[in-house]
Amino acid sequence: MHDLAKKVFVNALISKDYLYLCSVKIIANNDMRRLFILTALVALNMTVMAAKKTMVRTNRPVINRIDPTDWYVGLKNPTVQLMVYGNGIRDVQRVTTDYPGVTIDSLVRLDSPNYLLIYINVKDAQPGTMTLVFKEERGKRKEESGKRKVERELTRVKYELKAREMSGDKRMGFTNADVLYMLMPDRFAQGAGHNPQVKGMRSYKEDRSKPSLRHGGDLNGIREHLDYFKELGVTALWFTPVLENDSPDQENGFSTYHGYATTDYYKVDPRFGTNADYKRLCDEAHAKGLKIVMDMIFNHSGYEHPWTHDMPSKDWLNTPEWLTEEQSGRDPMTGFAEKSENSEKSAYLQTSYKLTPVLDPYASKVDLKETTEGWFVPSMPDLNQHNPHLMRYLIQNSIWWIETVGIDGIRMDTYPYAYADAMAQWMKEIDEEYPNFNTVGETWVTEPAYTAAWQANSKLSTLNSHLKTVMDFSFFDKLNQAKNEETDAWWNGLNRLYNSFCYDYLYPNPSSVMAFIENHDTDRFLGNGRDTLALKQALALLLTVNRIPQLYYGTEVLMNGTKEVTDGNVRKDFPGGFLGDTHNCFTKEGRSQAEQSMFQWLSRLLHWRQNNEVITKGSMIQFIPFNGIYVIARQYQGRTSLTILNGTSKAAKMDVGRYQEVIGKAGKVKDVLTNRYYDLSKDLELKPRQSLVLEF
Ligand SMILES: [Ca+2]
Repeated sequence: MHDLAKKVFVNALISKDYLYLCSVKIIANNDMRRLFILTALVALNMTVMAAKKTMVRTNRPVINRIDPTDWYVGLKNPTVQLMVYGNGIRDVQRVTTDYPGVTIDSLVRLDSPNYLLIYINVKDAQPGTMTLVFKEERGKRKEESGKRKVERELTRVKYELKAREMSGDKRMGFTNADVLYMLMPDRFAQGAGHNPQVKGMRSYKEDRSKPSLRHGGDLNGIREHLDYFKELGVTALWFTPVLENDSPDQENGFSTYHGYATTDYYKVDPRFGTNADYKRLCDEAHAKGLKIVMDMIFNHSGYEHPWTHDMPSKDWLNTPEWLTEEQSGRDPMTGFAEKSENSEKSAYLQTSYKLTPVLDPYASKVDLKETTEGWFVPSMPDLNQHNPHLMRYLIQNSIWWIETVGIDGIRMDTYPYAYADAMAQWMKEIDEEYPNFNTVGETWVTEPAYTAAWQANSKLSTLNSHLKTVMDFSFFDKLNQAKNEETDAWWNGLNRLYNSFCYDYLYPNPSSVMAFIENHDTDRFLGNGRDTLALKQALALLLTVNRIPQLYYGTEVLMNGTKEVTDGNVRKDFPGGFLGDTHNCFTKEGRSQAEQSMFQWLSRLLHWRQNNEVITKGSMIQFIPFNGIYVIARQYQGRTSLTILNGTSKAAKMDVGRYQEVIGKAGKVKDVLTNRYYDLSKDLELKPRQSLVLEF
């Protein structure tokens, strides 16, 4: 067949308006060609019409997949949405099941013919395998009982309803008794038997010399080092996302090793392992007393998700015209804007990355739209959480991972970029099903008044977010300024931290705010240096204040780096995690003296913090930095912990009389950080940038 005619034919098969479309194409061609194509078209039209008639009788839809892949009985919400994928599946007329206790509530047909949503109710069902029968109705037949539609089975599919491992209230989330250790699976460690080239994935390469390509770390690599986390003394692990990110490597050397461009919400990325590997990791972590926090993203998917190329409904994505309109300015080959992203021609809407409009009482519509509806990057389509079917899909997905692998918490990426009301509904449902579970939302604004408004039950917002844990970006921000400053009598240095904690009255629950000194999106605290004095001050503060602390992998062995050149510089491979590494920080013998010293220092502090009620339940009293020294006390049932930081590069004298209200009659007390003893009955001489954590 002539190439053009072939193309037209293919178009005809997939479009109701094929004659119109073909006519438009023909106008652009010369007379001879036109004649040939017109002739071909008439013939094709007849063929297609005939084929369509035949298809009505013989077409059996092929079901490609159903999300969720299986479900659980016994949840408080007994309804479940099944998203069925299959060519032409939308137009199936009826779906039935005779499984006891299951009713089919409704079928929802969206704009694309290739999805069908089935809402079922499993309230009275027992675990087992049900069969869904897809049927068409053909005319009517008169029977004694009246008119009845004649149905014909088109296809059937089995669907498993599973028993839950435990009820929702038994799922214990992370709390301020935990210390989270954040890591990137691609960069941490590679397990035995790793496959460097998984077949069936879009083009990619593992290359540890390239900062933005995959390096080949995986879930088994993490599992094989669980004892390392125990030795260090952290109690929970947060990995950057582990779900499939099947995007090809870009020509500019970028890949989706970071995991924030989901292409399958029900499957671990095969480069990281299988769903079974993830489950095994969670099980073995739990057996060792470690919790697992899963990173999720409701704001956007990855460009290669099937939803991008065949949107279930026209409003599945925000500002979808960039994908759908021919004149959108989008290069169909690369997926990026043909010219500048700000080109007047482009229908692409870039998020401003400015999160303030979401809470700003004076926000303009244009700013708010850019924040919540602009795409994070061109390769991450912005999901419309106001589409109730999409939101149901996402809510179910989070429940499915809790039930299936037993995660202990969720870290939600880019929280304010998604619609706040939809996210609140999600958190409300999770809280009703799992009242002791915990979720932390990324709320990247460095003002306490902003992050506080996102915490559950905040009086600062008219909408209850039901989000128990928010991230203290103010702490991160102030600490990273203070490290380069001298603590003066008024504002600089550790005064910034004092001033930040003052605003804890804004938080409904400061004990459930997560603090950190660095993460995968920031410079490492050490920058490109190795100033352990400043680092120790930061960590001593982080681990003793009224917060849930979060560490970033490698800090314990002095990993440093800044983002100036590439994010890869703050996401380097953990030494010893990969075959052939000569430098191995997993063992004492493999660490340098400086690394071992830091590891030992942090490990001691972390183990001391475990089950320490002075830290997790104690009151907090802070003193305005005086003579360059910042002092915070925690007190519980007659026990006191005193964090003392000299925020200057000079020796400083601490007037103990000033701190009498928390020191009381204490005399010789132990410094947790060094196991040395100090006498609090007389003034303390502090070395430059010295840190003490005294307990008595
Ligand atoms: Ca958004």
